[in-house]
Amino acid sequence: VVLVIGANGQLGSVLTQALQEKFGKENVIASDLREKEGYSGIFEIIDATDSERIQEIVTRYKVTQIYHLAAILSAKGEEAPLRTWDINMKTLFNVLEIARTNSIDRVFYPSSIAVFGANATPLNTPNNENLSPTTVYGISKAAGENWAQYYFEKYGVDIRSLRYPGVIGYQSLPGGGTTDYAVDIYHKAVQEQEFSCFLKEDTMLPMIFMEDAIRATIELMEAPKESIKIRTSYNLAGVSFSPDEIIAEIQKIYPNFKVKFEPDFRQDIAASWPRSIDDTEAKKDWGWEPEYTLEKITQIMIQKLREQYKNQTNLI
Ligand code: VAH
Repeated sequence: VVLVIGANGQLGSVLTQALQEKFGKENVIASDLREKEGYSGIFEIIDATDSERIQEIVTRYKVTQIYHLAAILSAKGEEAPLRTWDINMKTLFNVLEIARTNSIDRVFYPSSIAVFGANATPLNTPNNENLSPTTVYGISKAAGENWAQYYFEKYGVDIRSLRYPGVIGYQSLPGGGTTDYAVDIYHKAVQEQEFSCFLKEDTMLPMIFMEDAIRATIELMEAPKESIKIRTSYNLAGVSFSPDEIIAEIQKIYPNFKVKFEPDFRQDIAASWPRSIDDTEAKKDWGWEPEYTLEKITQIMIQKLREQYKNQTNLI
């Protein structure tokens, strides 16, 4: 039985569906701070800062795997640094301790390219690059990676982690990230509205299509234990592009699509992150291979969002 903490989030909501398809609805417990209306499956309210509540659910459903997808992201996290640190670390410690004391079979912990800073190799940043995060979110993820490795080495907790790039999907809205522009831009294009971009036009960032991110997560979690050589976190690469490049792709379909550039504080965060990521270790250790190019991502995003706006189906 799999417990997803943070099931209402940009990744969590899509990952939960993928896990239901894989394991059956009766074996996936979705959880978040609030019930998700219209959710089809088992849903429990969990505030992951409350370890007793997590323990209660783990016991009740005999949970064997935990996906910990709750966190305050990079941009939002800067509004209240110490609160971001408290929430991101407290929730992780709760999951680690429950995994240790309940002999949970395996745990997934998302990290991020946000663990890298301005002094990192900007192109093809290697997995063993020094971590010098510039946001509280990044600091919490760098610390979290080390705690994950510690619980593996000291207690044998089989916790696995990916450093996600910016995730682009049509199924859910991102919340509080620096890479969120790459989702919002498609929504504006499909509604034929002008887009205000909070990053400069040439700010290249590592990104990944939702389907690739979900497949990578499940492939990592399904890999034989002995093939996982990195217990802090694996670099994961999809495709890197700048606002200019995604705009050019969109304008192939919407020639009159207009963008105005209004960089804000998120430009400084993005400027401290790598331009592209080297994920050789993920390819070697558990056979990672991305599938979606920026061209394919753009075609699918526009096709799917057109359907959504036509049917006004609400986003999950
Ligand atoms: C953020 N989407 O922007 C998240 C992610 C790599 C970016 O961590 O904070």
